[in-house]
Amino acid sequence: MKGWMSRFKAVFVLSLLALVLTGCGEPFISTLQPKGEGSQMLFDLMILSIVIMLFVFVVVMIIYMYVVVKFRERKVGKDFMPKQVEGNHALETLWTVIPIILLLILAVPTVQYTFALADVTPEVDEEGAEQDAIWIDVTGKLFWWHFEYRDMDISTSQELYIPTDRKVYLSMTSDDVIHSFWVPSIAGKMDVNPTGNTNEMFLDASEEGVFHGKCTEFCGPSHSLMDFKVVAVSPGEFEQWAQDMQGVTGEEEPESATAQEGQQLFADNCMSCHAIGSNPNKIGPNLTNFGDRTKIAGVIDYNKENLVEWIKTKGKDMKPGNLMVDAPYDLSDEEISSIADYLMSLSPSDITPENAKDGVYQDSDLSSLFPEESEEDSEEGSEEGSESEEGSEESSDSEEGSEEDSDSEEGSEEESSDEENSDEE
Ligand code: HEC
Ligand SMILES: [Cu+2]
Repeated sequence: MKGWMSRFKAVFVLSLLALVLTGCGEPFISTLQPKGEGSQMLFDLMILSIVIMLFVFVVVMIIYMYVVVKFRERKVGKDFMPKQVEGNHALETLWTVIPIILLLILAVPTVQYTFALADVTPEVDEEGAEQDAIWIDVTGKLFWWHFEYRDMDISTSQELYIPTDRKVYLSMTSDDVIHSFWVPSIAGKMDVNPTGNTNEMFLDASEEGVFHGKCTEFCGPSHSLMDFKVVAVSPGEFEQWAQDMQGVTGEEEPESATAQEGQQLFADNCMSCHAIGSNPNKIGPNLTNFGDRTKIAGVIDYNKENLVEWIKTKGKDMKPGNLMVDAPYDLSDEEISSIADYLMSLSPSDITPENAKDGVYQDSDLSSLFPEESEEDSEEGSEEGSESEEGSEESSDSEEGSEEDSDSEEGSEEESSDEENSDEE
């Protein structure tokens, strides 16, 4: 009876563990469900090493069980002396060579992939011409991430939009301490350093989705709250998003009267640290498309109540140690409310994280987004993405906020018809 109980307990604990640990497997933040080239390579290496380890484990266990059974004391007697193999050349060679071979099988792809993951030379298309590479300057800050699209006149923070048909290249530094950029579902990790050296990596998402990112280098009291997102949308949607973002100056007049009031208050109290439009990297996050964020400050649920609370308390308890605490403003509740209205109205583009849900994969030509080179390219470059492939629909369940799932379906239908003629100029 006792044995039965303890066996039951063991099974119970194991099932509980299995249940709890499945929480680590959310597809938008799991290395075990790779959705990008980089994470796929790392996943392949994991599988390879697990297979090798399992092979060794199984072989050793089989030999072990065989010996235990075959040479039991009851069978061979107390005084049995096994055959002595010390100095046996064949055996010594065998158990030296096998591990060497196994290590080589592990080492070759590992080294190969290490170089492949560090390769940031531009991709070429079928004709061998270099694609316009999207380079993004990434800056790690206490406790948020800033993104500038090089040559494209776009700045944004916290949520990084990328197209699904190509790699984007990141050039990465830090403004304060060492942070580490990690989007488990689509890429490996990369440290960002404040010492002047720049690290480079590529990022690529094979399907649409809102992928969650984490800072993985301990950087201060709110290190564990330094979350960000990568929003992977179809190339057509990315192109539209980028065009919409390029136009923003921060002077656009919001619709409602309170938001207009908020705009003025924001300019007076917040602009010293925050920017709207493609302004240079500031002390605080760029808020150009704050209205489309999935979270406030990377981790806080996005709603007006929380936003008001954030502005009122300067994030003191919501994100301890954050650098907005020193902001000198002193505002009334009404003033804060109208600032919140203004910030939530900032949505220059119809392309939002909602669009990352429709999972349609297609190629397109993004040359019109690069002002300098676009002139000659755009003439002959206007054949639109002909191939299109069904991305996996299931992934749509995985995103943040799918509970409040709205009718994004029709919205995206319209958008994709816009894409057809979006690069006439
Ligand atoms: C002293 C500089 C400073 C001032 C002034 C300042 N902020 Fe901030 N703000 C920051 C910093 C730094 C962060 C990033 C905090 C973090 O996430 O760690 C931030 C974050 C935010 C966020 C979250 C941004 C995001 O991308 O999710 C909002 C919203 C915000 N501030 C609103 C305001 C408003 C409104 C004002 C004016 C009433 C203001 N801030 C004034 C520095 C400042
Ligand atoms: Cu960090």
